[in-house]
Amino acid sequence: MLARKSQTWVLLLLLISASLFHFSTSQSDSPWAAKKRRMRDKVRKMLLYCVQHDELKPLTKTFTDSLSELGNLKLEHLPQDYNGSALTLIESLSSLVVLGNNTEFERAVLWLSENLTFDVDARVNLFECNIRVLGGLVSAHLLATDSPNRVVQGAYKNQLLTLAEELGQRFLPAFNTPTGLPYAWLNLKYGVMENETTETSTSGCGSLILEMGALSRLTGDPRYESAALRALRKLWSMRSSLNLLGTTLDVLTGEWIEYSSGIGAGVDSFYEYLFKAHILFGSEEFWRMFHSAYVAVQKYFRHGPWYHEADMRTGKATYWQLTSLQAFWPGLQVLVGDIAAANSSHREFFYVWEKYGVLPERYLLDHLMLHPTEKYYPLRPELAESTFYLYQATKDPWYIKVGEKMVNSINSYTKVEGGFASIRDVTTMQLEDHQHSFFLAETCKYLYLLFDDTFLLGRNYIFTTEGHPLPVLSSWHERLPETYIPTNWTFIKTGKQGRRASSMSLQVCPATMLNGGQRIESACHVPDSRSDHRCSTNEECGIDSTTCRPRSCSTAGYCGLWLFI
Ligand code: DMJ
Repeated sequence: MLARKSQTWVLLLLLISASLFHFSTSQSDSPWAAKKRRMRDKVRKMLLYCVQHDELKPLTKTFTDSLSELGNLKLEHLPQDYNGSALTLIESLSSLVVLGNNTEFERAVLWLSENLTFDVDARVNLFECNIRVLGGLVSAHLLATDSPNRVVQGAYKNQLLTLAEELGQRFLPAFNTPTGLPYAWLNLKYGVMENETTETSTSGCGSLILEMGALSRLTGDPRYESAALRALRKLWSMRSSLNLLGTTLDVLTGEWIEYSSGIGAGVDSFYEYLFKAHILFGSEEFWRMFHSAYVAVQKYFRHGPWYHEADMRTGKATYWQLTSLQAFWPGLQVLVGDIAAANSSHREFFYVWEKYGVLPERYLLDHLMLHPTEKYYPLRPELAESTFYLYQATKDPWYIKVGEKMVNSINSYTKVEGGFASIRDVTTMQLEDHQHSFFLAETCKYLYLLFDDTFLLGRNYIFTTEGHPLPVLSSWHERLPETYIPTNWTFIKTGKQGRRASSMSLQVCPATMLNGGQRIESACHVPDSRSDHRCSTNEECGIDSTTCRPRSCSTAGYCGLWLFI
C-alpha cells in the first residue's frame, strides 16, 4: 500500500526528546502522584519502537511488510513489489496524540499523506483492515482537525480523510452479497476474488459500524454507514430465540456454521460495537440490540465472575475456557455501568495474569490449567483496557497497582533491544519475533491513560476496538437535543444523596422491573445448576435474580438466600 519514497526507519526518538521531559517537570506533589508520573514515563518509553512498516520484528531488529496483521500470514496473495501499508505507523498515530507528542504525530501524518496508496493487488481481511487501517486513519483525521486537540496546522489538507475514503470505497464490493453480510476477504485492487471463501465471523461482519459510520459522517457519503448497518441488522436477525448468536456464518446463505459462541474470539467486538455505536450515534436501535444481547450473555455465558461458551440454540454450556480476548468485557461493563460485575471478573483475569506473569491466550476453567497449545501472550491489550476503565470509574488505587504490575511484567519478560516481543509460551517465557501493531495502538495507550488521562479532559471519546479514539459529537447524534441526557441514565435517591445508576442496574436487575407492562429479564440472574434447587456446595446455587446476590447452599442441601450462611 505504500508508494515508498524512502525505506528509512522512523524510530520515534523525538517521542522521548520532545515530550518526555516536557511532562516530567516535577512539582512538589504527593508520592502517589510521583508514582503515577514515573509509571507514565515508563509507558512513554515503551512507545518508542515504531516503524513505517507493517510490523516490527523486535528480536531480529528488522520489520515485515507481509501484511500479516491484515490477514496474510504467509505472504500469500501479495504482489512482488508490495511495500506494505505502514500499519505500525498508522496504528501509532492516535497514541502519539494521547501522549501529547504533536510534533511526531504531524510528521507521521505528512509522511503517510505522501506515501500511502491502496491501489494494490493485495488480499486483506476486511475486519482487520477496518479496525486497524480505516479506524487509525479516521481517528487521526479527527484528532488532526477537531478542537481542542487540533494538532496539525496549515500543512494538513484532510489527506488522511481522503485516504480513508479511498479505502472505504474499496471495502464496498465486499458487501455485494444477497444477505448484505460482507465477505471476510477482499482484494484491494480487484474486489472480491473468484472462489473466495464465504465464511466469516460474527465480529468480522458485526463490528464495522463505528469506523464506516464515522467515515460517512465525515464525507457526507452514506454508503459506508448504510452497508455496515445493513450487515449488522441482518446479523441481528439471525439471533436465536434466546438472543444468542453463533461464531461463524456463511455470507451468501446467511446460515450459521458454528453455533457455539461466547464473549471472546470471533464475537467480542460485536457486543462492544452495539453499545459504542449507541454512544457515538445516539440511536436507540443500537441500545435495544445491545440490551437484549447483554442480558443473554449474562444469562447463558456467565458463571460467577467467569464466562464460558454456549450453544446459541439451547443455551447449554459448550466450552469452559477463559481466553485473553474476553478480558475486554469488564471494560465494556464499566461503560454500561455494571461496575461490580466488571470488578469481580477483572479480579479473576488478573489472578490468572499473576499466576503466569502475563495473561495466557487460553486457560481451561474446568481444570484450572493452561490450554495445552495456546500458551502464548502476544502483548494483548484487553486486560490493560479493562484496568483503565475500572480506574476511571472507581479511582480505586488498586487498579494503579495492577497497571504497575502489568507494565513491570511486560518490561521484564518481553523487552528486547529492538522493541517488545510476543511471548510464545508463558511457562518458559520463550519469545517470538513479533511486535503486533495493537501493542502501540492499544496496550501502551491504555496503560498510559491509566497513569495520565490528560488527553481525556475537554472532550468525550469512545475508543474503537483497536483503541483509536473517536470524539462523541452532538452533531453525529440522531434526533437528540443539544444537551443530551441519555434516557438510560438516571439517579436513584438513597437517603440525602443522589447515586448515579446505569440502565442495567435499573432496568435489568432486579427482575421485577417492568417496562411498559413487560417483565424484563434480570442480567445478574444465574440459575441453580439443578432445577430442583438441591445442592452440596454454594457454587451450585447461582445468583438471585431480584437482589443480584449469590445464593448459598443450606445445611439441609437447598439453594437459597440464607442470611445465616
Ligand atoms: C485487537 O486487534 C482488537 O482489540 C480486536 O478487537 C481483537 N483483539 C486485538 C488485540 O488483542
